[in-house]
This record gives sequence, C-alpha cells and structure tokens, in this order.
Amino acid sequence: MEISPLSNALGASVTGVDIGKINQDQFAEIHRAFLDYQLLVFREQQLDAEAQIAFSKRFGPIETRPDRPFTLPGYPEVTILSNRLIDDEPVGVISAGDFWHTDLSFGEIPCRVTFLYALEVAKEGGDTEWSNIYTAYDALSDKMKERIAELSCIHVFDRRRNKRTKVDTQFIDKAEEVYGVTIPDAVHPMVRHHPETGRKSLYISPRFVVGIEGVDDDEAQSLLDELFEHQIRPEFRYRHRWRRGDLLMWDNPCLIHVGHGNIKPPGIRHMHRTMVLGDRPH
Ligand SMILES: O=C(O)CCC(=O)C(=O)O
Repeated sequence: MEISPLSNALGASVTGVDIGKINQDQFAEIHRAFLDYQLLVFREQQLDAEAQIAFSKRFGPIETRPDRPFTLPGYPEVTILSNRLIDDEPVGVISAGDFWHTDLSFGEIPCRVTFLYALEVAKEGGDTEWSNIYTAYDALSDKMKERIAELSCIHVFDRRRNKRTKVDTQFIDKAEEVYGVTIPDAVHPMVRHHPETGRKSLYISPRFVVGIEGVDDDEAQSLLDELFEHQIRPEFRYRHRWRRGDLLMWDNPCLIHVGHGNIKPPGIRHMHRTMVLGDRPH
C-alpha cells in the first residue's frame, strides 16, 4: 500500500489496496493516514453497497434518517447522488453540497466520516473541493482566537432560514417536505476539538451556521462573514477531479467541503454516499 500526499493543504491518495478486502494491519495504516491527511482517495475500487457499508462501519455507527430522499432501495445507509433523469425524474440528489459545509453539523451528533464512491463520472464538471479548518483555525490571529474561544454557533438544517443559502432547484416545489422535517437546531462550539487528535478547528460553515449564541445579530453576522471568508483561503484547499472507481473518505470535524456541480450535458455523475457518526462536538 502506498500513500502519497495530494496537496499542501490536505489529502492523500492510497494505492495498492482493495477496500473490500483489507486486513487489520492495512486498516491501522489507513486509519493513521486518515488522521494525518484528513481526506483519503482510493483509486480503482470496485465496491457494491454492502462492501461500502462494511468499510464505513469500521469507523463508527452508520447514520440513517428515515425521511432522507433518494436512498438506495434496500439500503437506507446509502444515499444516491446523481444527475441522471429517468422519464424526467431524478434518481438521486442532483446538487448535494452546493454551499460550503461540514456534514450533518445541524445534528446534535454530527457526521464524523463521509464516504463517497464514484460509479460514473462526467467528462466535465462535478469536482468536489475541501478546505482544512484545522489550518484555518491555526492561521487566525491570537486576538481572534481569544475572541471566539468561548463562542457557540447555531446550526440549522432548513435552508429557508439561512440568508446565505437557497433552496435547491430540484426541491423548489417540495421545500416544506424536504426542509420542514423536524430537526431541532444544534448549538456547537465555534472552536471544536477533534475527537482523536485533540487539534482545534474552526467548526463553522455558511451552509449550516446562521448565528452565534448570545451575540447581537449584527455583530454575529459580520464576524461570521469574516470567518467564512477566512476559512476558504486558497492555501487551505484541495479540489478533486473524480475518476470512476474513486472512493473518497473525509474527516468532517476538521474539513469543510463544497460540490461544484456544473456537469456538462450529457455527462452523468453517479455516486453512492455513506456517513458515520462521531462525537458530540466539544
Ligand atoms: O457531490 C459532491 O461533490 C459533494 C457532496 C456533498 O457535499 C455531500 O454529500 O455532503
């Protein structure tokens, strides 16, 4: 197994391994690399839903939500991300992740690791990009670190309550059905400690964070604008051009990401996503 860094910001590619057949030593090496690089790319994998679920489960309990749209029939653990239409009807979520975010931060227990497996990729478009919020935190001034040390942010699922996002075109006629589900807002520390490394990250994102607890809204919004801009500085980022057979896994407590979309017709991008839960942010 060979592990090679993908950028100065984050990420490594792992070759010479079949994810469906890893042994204990290989798992330990992957786990170590995951903590070191935050995002791993496994090329040329051939995974069915069961193999993807089995690998995901090695990192924590699988997340499922009964009302989540577009899960794979028979596998509520797997969500289909796809721009394919059959009889004009989408078969998956067309633009998951169109605003910078960290997965499921609107939950009391957010997602620890996301696994995304490319069954089909388009010739043009469909890149995903990550930004390292460990290094974003480290790069803040001491004064800013002190200012935000004790702050907690309000994370909201419903896009209609976030002035920095808009409802996906795909769900425009079903906004109440998709976003009106009962998911209580979550309050998490702005500076999060990683559950395994203990490192601090700037745990916010424009997709989910709408306010700061106990801070006047004008002041909160201007601080958030400044920090949202800071956390995606180019030097913190890695952008991935997908190949068919890529399995990517990323560490949500220390990364935010965005799906760039813009798939050029008639290109089809078809992915299977699984997520495992982590700790309560602290
Ligand atoms: O499809 C992509 O490029 C990103 C997906 C994403 O952001 C997500 O599933 O959370």
